[in-house]
Amino acid sequence: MAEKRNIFLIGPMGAGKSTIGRHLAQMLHLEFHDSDQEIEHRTGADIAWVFDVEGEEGFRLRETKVISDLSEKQGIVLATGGGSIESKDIRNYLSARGFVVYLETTIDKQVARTQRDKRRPLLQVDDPREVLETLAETRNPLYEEIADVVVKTDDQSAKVVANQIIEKL
Ligand code: SKM
Repeated sequence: MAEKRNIFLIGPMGAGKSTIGRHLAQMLHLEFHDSDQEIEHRTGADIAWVFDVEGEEGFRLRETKVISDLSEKQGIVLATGGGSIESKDIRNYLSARGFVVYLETTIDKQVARTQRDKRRPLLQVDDPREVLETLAETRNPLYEEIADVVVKTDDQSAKVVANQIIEKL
């Protein structure tokens, strides 16, 4: 990890990226950032608003800019939006500028963890499980493509997962 000074957490909605990222940053004395939160901060509105007003396309433009900017920092832990890796530019930024950790989880866990979450407009549908399964088909190979390591998050506490990541750095 000598030359790779950032840690980027990738993975689907409900993998625990934000919670685990906060623990990891605290344990390693690094700054913590979350791309969804940063988008909300810069926009002055929540993600649901961005999707409503600017559409998913507008959201993705904001996401690319935010991840481009944050990944240029040094010594941060960044929790990335679940769909961010669909952008080739973002995949390039992440693999070039840090150590990429793919947090893998089951669809059951994702469903349980993402219920009623307003930061996830893609899941405001009758059958979120179906959406998560469809997204996984396209996205899982992309997470795997840029991951330096893969860590499972289903049965472990956020602290335990953070420790497992530290062992792999
Ligand atoms: O970035 C947010 C947004 O709700 C879109 C998303 C996705 O495409 O999986 C995940 C969330 O982190």
